[in-house]
Amino acid sequence: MPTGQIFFTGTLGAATVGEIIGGSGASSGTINGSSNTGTAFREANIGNLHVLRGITGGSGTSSGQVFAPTIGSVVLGTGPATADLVGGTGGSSGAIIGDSRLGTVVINGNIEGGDGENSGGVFSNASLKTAAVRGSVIGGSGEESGRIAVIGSAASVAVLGDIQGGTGKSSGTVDITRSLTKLTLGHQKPEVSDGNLVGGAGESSGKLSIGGKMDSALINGSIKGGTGNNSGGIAVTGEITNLALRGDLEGGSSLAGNTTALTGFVTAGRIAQMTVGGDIKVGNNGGTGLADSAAIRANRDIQSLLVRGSILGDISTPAVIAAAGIGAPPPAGTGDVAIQRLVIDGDVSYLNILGGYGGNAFAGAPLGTPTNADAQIGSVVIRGDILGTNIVAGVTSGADGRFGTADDALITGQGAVPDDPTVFSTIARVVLQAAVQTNTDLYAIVAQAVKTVLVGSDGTPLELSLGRGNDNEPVVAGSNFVVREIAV
Ligand SMILES: [Ca+2]
Ligand SMILES: [Ca+2]
Ligand SMILES: [Ca+2]
Repeated sequence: MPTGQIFFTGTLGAATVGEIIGGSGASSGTINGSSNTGTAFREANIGNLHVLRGITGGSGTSSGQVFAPTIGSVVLGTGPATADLVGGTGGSSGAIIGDSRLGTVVINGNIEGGDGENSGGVFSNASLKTAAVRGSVIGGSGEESGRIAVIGSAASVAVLGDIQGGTGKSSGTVDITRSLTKLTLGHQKPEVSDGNLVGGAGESSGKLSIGGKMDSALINGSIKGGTGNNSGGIAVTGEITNLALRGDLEGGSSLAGNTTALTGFVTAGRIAQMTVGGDIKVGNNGGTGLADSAAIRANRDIQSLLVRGSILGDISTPAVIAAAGIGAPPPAGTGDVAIQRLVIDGDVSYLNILGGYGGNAFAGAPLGTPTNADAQIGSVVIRGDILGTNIVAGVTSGADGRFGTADDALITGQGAVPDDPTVFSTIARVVLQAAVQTNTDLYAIVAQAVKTVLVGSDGTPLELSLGRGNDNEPVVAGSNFVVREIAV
């Protein structure tokens, strides 16, 4: 029999306990509601549990745990008195688990992962109503430590501090397998510097993963990639309806000997509305490679993306804004609109804006996977200076790896959907309001049709030929930045 355990059946209506501390024994220091649904017991539930000084896991498996099939609410600490949920070295130690339903969880402190796998966490195997964390969610060295995880949907997750990845794989994360209605990170007081989503050294650490749709998300700080692959970012399989990131999107860096991909990112099935209040900045390639460091990618489409600051890519690791322009139901227009509207208020250096590209970058495909030869880009407005930037719809760079040269070709081959011969890849409108800087290498606005390019504060239209596949000229003489329409 485990020591220090409250095991119950039926209902634990309302209870207040001082502190829950796990020990070395398995399931020591626990409040454990029976899952037995046989004739002798009813499936147990907890109404409202208040733990005044927090929950701490020990070295025993499942030590320091609150478990019940159904939980109404669990509150740690009180308003002024902080209390943490802390994982130990034991697996699943320091945890609150609602096996079939978890209502409201309030942690007036931090959720801190430990060395144990799944330690320091709030888990529901069905649904979660609300999780509110006054402090931070902090990953530990254990895999999936420091986590809010729901197999199902969640109505609201609010973390007033940071979500911070640790050294453990998938540590410091929020993981919802279905949909999340509302996410809040940080609070709006301008003097506060928290509210960040920060990747760690662990793969997939410091990450928000949503298997369905995310309706509304406000991040008051920044998203910062770590040194682990796939760290520091948001991955939504369905739609992001509205994401407001008030700070920066900062890519992570690769360490000596490492090739690192996807750090500091937002990826989604589609992005309806997204605002970046600060800058988008690529990290440092200190190793053997860096890809998708500061990347925004949608498999279907990006309807509207506004960047209030600047985009600061690197000549060898450009920042990425990409969408494939395919999906079910199909995107707008011809069914191939990849990026409908992109506005960047600041300067842009070394950015790839890619229509028709799906998936994420990897070693053999640093731009992602060329997917849709019919991709459409609506409007791209850059209010600051532009340098080293490609704007591409439905085109691959060819063997030379550069856009704007004679071997540029329509997307075809493995991973691509069939080309519709009646639809032509098109960039409708590019507005470059400040200086077009001179590139050392060639960069391009490239598609089968580029309709309108306006340059300078007075919006002087570049003289383009009517029709498709017939333009190849510099945006500004001598700039090494060209409009190129590929043959139709
Ligand atoms: Ca080329
Ligand atoms: Ca076509
Ligand atoms: Ca033309």
